[in-house]
Amino acid sequence: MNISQYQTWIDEIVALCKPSRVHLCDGSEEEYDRIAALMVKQHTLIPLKKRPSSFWCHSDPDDVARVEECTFICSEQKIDAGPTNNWCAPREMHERLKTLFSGCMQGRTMYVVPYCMGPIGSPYSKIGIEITDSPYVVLNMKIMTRMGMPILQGRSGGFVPGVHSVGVPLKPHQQDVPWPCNPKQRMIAHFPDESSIWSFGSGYGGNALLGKKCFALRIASVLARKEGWLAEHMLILGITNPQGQKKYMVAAFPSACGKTNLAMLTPTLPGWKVECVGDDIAWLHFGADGRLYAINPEAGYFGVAPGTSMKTNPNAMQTIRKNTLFTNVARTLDGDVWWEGIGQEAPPGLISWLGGPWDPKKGPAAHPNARFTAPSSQNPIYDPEAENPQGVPISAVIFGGRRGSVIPLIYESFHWQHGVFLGASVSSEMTAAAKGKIGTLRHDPFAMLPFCGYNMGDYFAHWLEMGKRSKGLPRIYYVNWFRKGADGQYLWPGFGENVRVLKWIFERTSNLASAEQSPIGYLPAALDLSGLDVDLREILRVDLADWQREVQELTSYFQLFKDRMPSALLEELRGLKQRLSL
Ligand code: SAT
Ligand code: MN
Repeated sequence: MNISQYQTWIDEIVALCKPSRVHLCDGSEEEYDRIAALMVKQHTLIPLKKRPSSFWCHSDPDDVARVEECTFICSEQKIDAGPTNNWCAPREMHERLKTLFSGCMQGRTMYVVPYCMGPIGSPYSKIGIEITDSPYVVLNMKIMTRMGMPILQGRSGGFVPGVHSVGVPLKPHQQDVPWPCNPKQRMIAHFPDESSIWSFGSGYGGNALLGKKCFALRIASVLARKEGWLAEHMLILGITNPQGQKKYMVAAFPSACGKTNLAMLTPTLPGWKVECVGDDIAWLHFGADGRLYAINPEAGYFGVAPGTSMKTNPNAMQTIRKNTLFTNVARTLDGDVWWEGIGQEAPPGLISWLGGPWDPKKGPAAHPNARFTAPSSQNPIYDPEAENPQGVPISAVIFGGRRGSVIPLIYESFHWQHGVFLGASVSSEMTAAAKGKIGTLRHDPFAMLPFCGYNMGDYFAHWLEMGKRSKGLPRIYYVNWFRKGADGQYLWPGFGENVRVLKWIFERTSNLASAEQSPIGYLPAALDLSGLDVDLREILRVDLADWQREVQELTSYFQLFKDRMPSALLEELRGLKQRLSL
């Protein structure tokens, strides 16, 4: 195989990081098994007797989530990173990285991991190469992407280079630890002008699997703006009605707000079927017919384990029966996994995510951001079109967040521009997916706050611009499964029952379901609630005083973007304010 076009870059990184060995990954099953066996020997992985070819591991307690405070967008100008990203001048960051990476792989193997984001052969797929000194990253990348040297064969185009190190060089004969990391010197740097990524000090998913958030969202969002498409933090699902008609929808929710559960939903309404294209990231392009088409750049799920059960997500439970990596869940004595919300009592002798016997007084057995990594192809409802190189045609775009109050279960935007305003107005209570205070409400426009690789104001403008390009645009919706009543209880049962909301959206996009106009958008005139006991009026209620406060809050938030804030969205905000005061 001819890798000479990549060799110069690989040689440069070898010279900088000084690994003891270099391993070019072929992406084969044998290679995966060999690396896993090595990690078992080093006590990083523990094989799970109850799940074929599956392993348990736990991270350093200080390396359990994305670290947004150490994540940088290094555009030439600060203004192009925008007010929502950390910024550093590219030259200064390169200097810092040179110091950090100098000799950082001593005593370790450097793995070269070529990978393809998107179906092989799709005109929309893109190639990256991740260099890493973490075998854990290699195994995860094998599941999450199409990975291995063969994907470079016959390619002459560019690639996105990514360099990752756990940041813990080993002296000769120094004993390694099961989860090396360097929390004090963590740095995840993106260079949008060079399309390159450097990540130091963390072994955790979104910080270390560079194909995922770093490439498929931050770098890809920059490329998408340049090239006229969209890279989004969205699930992609197919939904078929009892008459056999099928549509596809995408939905953007912040991390750990139920994207995986919605993407794999088991409908409670008879005759409806949901199939899954992807659970986290969508790349959207206009097709020749003017419609928006989505591909899933990933090949696996890096899903939140706690709360996943046969009741909440049976398809995920089937998906993770074999060939799965479990990170920071609890482990049972008989070689299985356990977490809070798995649907069974904790068995005696449980080993917590910290690696010792679980003491319930000291916290949960599984870390709230514990994850499974499993191949998409194992999903019993993997959509037959999921690997279609052209993608699947999208009928609806759904935004949402975790909001205990104010936001109704579902509403529809008046038109594209208003829909873009809905995306820009997403706020959500924080979850364990990122370091930070859980439960605090924060603005998370388009669920892209931690993932937009450029100025968020320009990103809004790009969405508005995309709406001018086509006549076959999907309609835009906003959902909130998390609204609570006066008693503090959730008003909506969620999970499989969410199909009732999807049904309304499905029928709206066929002009079959009726709606009522409200100041915030169209609300369902009725929902199919057969067999369900919920207070529809309460869950759809638009409280004028609440919404006036929401408008005030948004007015001050939008000021953050100064002259990069598109006037069309300020116009939408004024329109909303006016409609609320009538
Ligand atoms: O960033 S991760 O991929 O680790 C998980 C998430 O936040 O969606
Ligand atoms: Mn995500």
